[in-house]
Amino acid sequence: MMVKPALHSAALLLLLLLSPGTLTADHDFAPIEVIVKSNLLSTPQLSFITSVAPRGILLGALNRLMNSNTDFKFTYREDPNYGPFLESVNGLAGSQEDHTYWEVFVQFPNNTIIATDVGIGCYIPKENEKIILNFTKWWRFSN
Ligand code: B12
Repeated sequence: MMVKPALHSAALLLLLLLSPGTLTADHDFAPIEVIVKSNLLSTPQLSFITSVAPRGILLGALNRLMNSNTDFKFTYREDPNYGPFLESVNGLAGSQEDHTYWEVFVQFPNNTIIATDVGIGCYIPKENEKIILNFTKWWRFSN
């Protein structure tokens, strides 16, 4: 008599595993915020909400944002060693000549802010993190 419910549960589990989208449903995606700002220019700070797949990379979340919101676009180039390098956001590109680039920060829910130690192709954002894309300069005190 105990076999029937067990079989039923196994069939249900199998069905769940085989149903397309069941294990990657949109509700598993975690919300994150993307802030676009510059400490060089007086452009207003922009804020966007997007989402990241379970253990998904920042690049995926930025692509999802670009595909769903016409006010956000970005480009990147492939570096042979470190992968995607964020080149431009909303048409504003970093420049070797001017020593400008897009710096990537993360603000955790406890408000601590750090520069990520990897690029957009490697960083895995967690729920409710704020990703800050800041247009800035390197060697900013000597150029
Ligand atoms: C100088 C430098 C920079 C400069 C490069 C500008 C320039 N033209 O010199 C600037 C300030 C722009 C920079 C930015 C960043 N960097 Co940097 N950078 C370095 C550093 C110290 C030396 C690179 C170098 O000159 N190599 C010698 C030249 C001859 O070789 P190259 O292949 O031509 O070098 C190029 C690449 O390294 C590229 N580059 C530099 N940083 C990064 C980061 C990423 C993710 C990518 C894809 C490419 C890239 O720019 C260099 C010049 O074109 C290395 C550490 C090291 N000691 O190697 C870190 C390093 C490569 N950077 C790193 C990081 C994390 C970043 C940032 C993501 C930091 C941030 N949170 O904003 C950003 C990139 C953001 C973005 N827009 O995508 C990490 C990469 C680790 C990883 N696995 O992803 C490293 C290894 C340092 C670390 N934290 O360990 N960086």
